[in-house]
Amino acid sequence: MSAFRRTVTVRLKPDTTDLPLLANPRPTRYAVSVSNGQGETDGAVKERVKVEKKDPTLYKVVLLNDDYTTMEFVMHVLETLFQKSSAEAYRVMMQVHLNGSGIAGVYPWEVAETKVDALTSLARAAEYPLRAAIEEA
Ligand code: TYC
Repeated sequence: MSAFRRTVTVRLKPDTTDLPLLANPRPTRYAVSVSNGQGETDGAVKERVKVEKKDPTLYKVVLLNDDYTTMEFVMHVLETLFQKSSAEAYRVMMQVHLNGSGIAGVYPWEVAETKVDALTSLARAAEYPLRAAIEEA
């Protein structure tokens, strides 16, 4: 038996199967190539309705406090990954330090996930236990 334990974190996007359909899907015109077998088309244009599938839900990246990550490193992460000014990075870092958590940013799902992955990689490389969670905004 291995002496090492591997922790696998799986973040599940909240259920989005019953997203409401848009009330007025915008018709999109597609140029349809109808070939006569000799590389020519008759110029036909067909109208179809394209339903917008992008998830409009926004998610908070919530930074979590710990006792070991330095304040400077947290500010560096906020400035570089979350585009904060140094004043705003200081404010968010102190909010986390004093209250346990704070919002680093609000993004669509894929962006939030990518930010958390990048934060986790930076923290790991610097050997800090800094972590962040994702919450529905
Ligand atoms: N509590 C840490 C310290 O005193 C600073 C810190 C702030 C750590 C914010 C993590 O998300 C964090 N060095």
